[in-house]
Amino acid sequence: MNLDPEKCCDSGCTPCERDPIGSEPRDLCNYIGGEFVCHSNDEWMNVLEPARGLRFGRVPLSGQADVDSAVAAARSAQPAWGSLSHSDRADWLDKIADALEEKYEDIAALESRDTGKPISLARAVDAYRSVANFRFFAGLIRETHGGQRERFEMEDATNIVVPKPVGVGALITPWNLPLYLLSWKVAPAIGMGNTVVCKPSELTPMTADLLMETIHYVGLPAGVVNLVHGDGEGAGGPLTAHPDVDLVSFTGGTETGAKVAAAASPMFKKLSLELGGKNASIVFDDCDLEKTVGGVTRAAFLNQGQVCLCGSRILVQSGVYDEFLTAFVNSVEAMKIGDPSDESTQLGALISADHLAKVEGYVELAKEEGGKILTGGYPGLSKEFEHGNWLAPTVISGVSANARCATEEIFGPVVTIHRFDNEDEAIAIANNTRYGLAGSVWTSDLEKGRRVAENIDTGMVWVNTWLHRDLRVPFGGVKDSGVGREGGRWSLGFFSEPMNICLKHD
Ligand code: TXE
Repeated sequence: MNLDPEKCCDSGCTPCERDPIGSEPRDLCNYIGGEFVCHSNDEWMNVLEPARGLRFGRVPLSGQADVDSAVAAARSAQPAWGSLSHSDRADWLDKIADALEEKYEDIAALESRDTGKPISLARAVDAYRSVANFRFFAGLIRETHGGQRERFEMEDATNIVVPKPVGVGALITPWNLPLYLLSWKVAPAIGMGNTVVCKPSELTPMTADLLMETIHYVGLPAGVVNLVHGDGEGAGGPLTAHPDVDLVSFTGGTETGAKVAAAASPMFKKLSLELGGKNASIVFDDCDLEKTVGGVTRAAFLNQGQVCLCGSRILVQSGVYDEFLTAFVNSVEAMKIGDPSDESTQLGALISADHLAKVEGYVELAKEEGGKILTGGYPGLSKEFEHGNWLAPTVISGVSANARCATEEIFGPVVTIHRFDNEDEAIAIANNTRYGLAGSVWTSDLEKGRRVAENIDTGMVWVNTWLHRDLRVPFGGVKDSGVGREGGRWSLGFFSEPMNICLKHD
């Protein structure tokens, strides 16, 4: 279907009068077929700063017509893009990385403002990884000559495995690490010859828009990357269920992941789900206490505890329990919470008032479940922040390992502390949840660390560290934490279809 340059979709929406980045408040547009275009209805959602509750933009609440137009643009662009050599596609990934790197500080500032996270975190994690993701997959695609091109020799035949593009991919991402996770999907997806429709969270659309601005600037062929803003009902659902979408890569909540799977599976779409977590940090008597307190505090409260990998259950062996608890609470209370734009801030605001209410609900539930609040409450901030979504880092002891607040994902700055006596008990508590994403083990005995890690039913465990990331390793979870793995060659495999050609020798 050729897109009429005057119309981006059948409903006749027209090229968008784009507000420049930085203008206030800013109305965003979709990006379809290489053009910034208006959405096909007049429904909008305010984009609020989590730290102040102020509106600094509006995001389109797109509908079916916009999704249809974006999928059509991706479909029409895919044959030419898929027929490029893998090295040409890797060059495009590097061009995007170079252009993003020029915007490093813009990414950090925009991400911090849009998510409420501290600017230092937005710079060191979000901006850094967004550039690194494109560079990493450019290198890996070159190194593997475009994926697993394996050969299997028989006496009278040669088998050649050819990784082929899947087709049109839907990339649906959440609000906690917006550009970090969007770039983690876009880079391998287009690097392996697919074309994509991105659907970022309606809560944090700003850096997705910056990525489209960057892709437009480098001149990526029209239709290779498209973006439709909107919520789950109006855009996410229609995109997942679209008959011309071949693949869905989703990161978000487990409940929503189930809806995505229900929509995609009957159409046999390729599916990757990276969902919620309820991860355990396991502290043994023989750990290096100072390093462990620092590492467990970071694992508990990075990004205000809004990372699926966060260690929200802290299991402490009896011999070090009292000493650890005192040091841990002191470490938590020493964290600076406040203005995300202040370089010294360590904790920012939660993403939304609704999410704050959800997290507060779990703190109340913990009290009902017998919990004791060792530290928490609300930070005393200036009037400028009175409409922000604020909660002090909260540590709760005295609840059962079976309590709802100790087994359900809270996804905020709230952790529960549990005592254990021996290794088997620690493993049993760690596995006592519907989730299976990640975890960490803290001990001076690395063999014990490896042994305990291997017995925890998750997709990944760190020993004496946390969130130490090698992009070559598989990333994902089991049970209610998801289906499939992305990362390194697992991403190349997910975003391609291996075809075998058997050549019979004479
Ligand atoms: O995520 P959602 P939300 C967890 C965390 C959080 C919960 C919900 O516990 O409280 O998920 O957070 C789009 N079909 N995580 O509401 O709803 C939606 O527009 C297709 C863990 O932000 O999962 C957004 O772009 N798409 C997670 C994306 O899905 C749909 C990180 C994620 O939204 C859809 C974030 C539908 N029916 C939250 N409904 C992690 N694993 O890191 C919504 N969407």
